[in-house]
Amino acid sequence: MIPLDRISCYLVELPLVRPFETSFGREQVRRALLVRVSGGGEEGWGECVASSGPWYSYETVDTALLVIRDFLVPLLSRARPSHPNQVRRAFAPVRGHPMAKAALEAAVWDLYCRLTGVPLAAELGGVRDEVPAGVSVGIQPDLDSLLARVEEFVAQGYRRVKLKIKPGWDLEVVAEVRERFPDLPLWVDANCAYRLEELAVLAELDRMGLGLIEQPLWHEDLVGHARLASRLSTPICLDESITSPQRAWEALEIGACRVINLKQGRVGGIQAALEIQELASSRGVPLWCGGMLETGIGRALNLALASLPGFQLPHDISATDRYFREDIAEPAFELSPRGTIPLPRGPGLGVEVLPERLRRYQVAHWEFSI
Ligand code: NPQ
Ligand code: MG
Repeated sequence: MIPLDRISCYLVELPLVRPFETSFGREQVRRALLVRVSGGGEEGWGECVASSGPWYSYETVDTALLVIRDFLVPLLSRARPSHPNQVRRAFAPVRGHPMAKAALEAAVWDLYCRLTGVPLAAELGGVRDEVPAGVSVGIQPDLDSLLARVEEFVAQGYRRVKLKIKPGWDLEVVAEVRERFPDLPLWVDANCAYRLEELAVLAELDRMGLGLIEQPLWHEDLVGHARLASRLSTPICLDESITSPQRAWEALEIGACRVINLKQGRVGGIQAALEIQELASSRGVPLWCGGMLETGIGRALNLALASLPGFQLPHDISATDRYFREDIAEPAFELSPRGTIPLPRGPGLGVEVLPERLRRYQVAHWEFSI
């Protein structure tokens, strides 16, 4: 049995170095829920990827806290798992709320790995000690600002750039970036902002040498994505639509996407992500790891996942300074001269939460006994 003594949640607010804007909104601060599980003289950390409002998905920091407190902590307490891969089954009675489940499950994985002295990447079967880093560039006030941002990231050595698009911030913008950076691996992400009726715009994007088009249509619209995919030669990659291994299977089965952006938080945790990894590998579907403006805790977890076989494309895992001036955990992640982020080597996530930083950025704190 994994020793589980106490569960704590911390709500932190980390200022972003620059506002981050997508088709669904603009954030200046990363409001994040952190989960700590203590037991056997160690502690494990998990980060909930939900944000302050129900825009990217229906979950928020507050719904996640409620579900963790009232339902997941009691389920975990009764399950008494001997390995973190049993946590997913313990949480199965709760419908939905994948981000809440993932946060608590992640803390148990970290605790387990620290108690056994094994890096999380090794426990999961990672095959790399560094992963290729891409960068996601938000919607900017004007084209010149966008070109300046892209220039800066290219100069830093990121291996590919993903532009956030929406109706009215698409064709001209992408054409301009493509013209200025003809050889740059370039992707776009619409965060659900188009309808199938806007096929004309998407067909234009199809001619711009993009590596993929991420989540062009409504998150529930798998069939629409399959129809669109048959009209485009650029691969469609799904993000918001893939909320579970079941949904991943359905999407691949009907040809709604050829690539999957895998975010463990969005699909219900590490164990669910491993199921999708197996499914994708068996079908030769390339995976890459998406990002949710994670602190060092979530970023370290993403690195461990991205080190697995099947993760073949550059990730939305950037250096810490892409988002934050100062993080709650150390060490900060830096971009190597090869355009990669090296994995930390220590047990578990391989990062340490600094109590003084946690105090500085926390806005609320809860303790649950188990
Ligand atoms: C995506 N992220 O791939 C997401 C979406 C996203 C790095 O492009 C606050 C918290 C704001 C999480 C904005 C990237 C967010 C967020 C966008 C996630 O679609
Ligand atoms: Mg996305």
